[in-house]
Amino acid sequence: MKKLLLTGFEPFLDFTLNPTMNVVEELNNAMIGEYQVIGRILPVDFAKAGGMIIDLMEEIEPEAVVSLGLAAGRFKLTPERMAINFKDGPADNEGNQPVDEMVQLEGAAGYLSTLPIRKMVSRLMEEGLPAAVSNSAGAYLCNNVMYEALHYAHIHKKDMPAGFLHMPASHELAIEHGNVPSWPHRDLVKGVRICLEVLVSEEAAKPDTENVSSAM
Ligand code: PCA
Repeated sequence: MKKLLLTGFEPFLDFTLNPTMNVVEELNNAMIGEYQVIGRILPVDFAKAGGMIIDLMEEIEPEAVVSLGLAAGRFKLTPERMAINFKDGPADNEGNQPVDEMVQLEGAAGYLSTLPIRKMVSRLMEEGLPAAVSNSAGAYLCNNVMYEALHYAHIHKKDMPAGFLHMPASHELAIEHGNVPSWPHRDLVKGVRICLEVLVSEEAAKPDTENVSSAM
């Protein structure tokens, strides 16, 4: 059995709940193909979130990492194309407010998602869910976690797919907040599940390098 680390975030700014928490809760322990989903929630804290995703990757040793974040105001489910080596944005839940700081001083300027983002978007739309590739995960906590996971994978686990999906608000959050477009929770879960299924089937279609090398 393989493991897929799925992360969400706690509430932040004036969003009193974070729909990614509910999606992670619902998919935790689900089997997608031969992958077991291991769900974890990250803090909206620049001092902790990056270290925490690396600790989780070291402790759980997943074969794939998919992180989720709320992009309140977006209408579609949006797999992110890249993470940039910058931290910026409003004060986080602990009051940290970096301005133009690098995520990793020695890191690349950016890392491209290693998830099959275009195939995810196509499948989502085939299944009736609005989706688009996003070219910017911003410079806040979501970008920070995506960058750290890809940087870690680049250094230690080169063939591990990793990346990020931003989602709209849930109806529950939209009612509380008052001014954001929203999706039903069940469609957010369905959309993330579809993305994980696409990832798992793409991984299954790759040649098994271990068997190939041991056969030679
Ligand atoms: N969204 C924020 C941080 C936490 C979350 O769910 C972001 O887009 O950076």
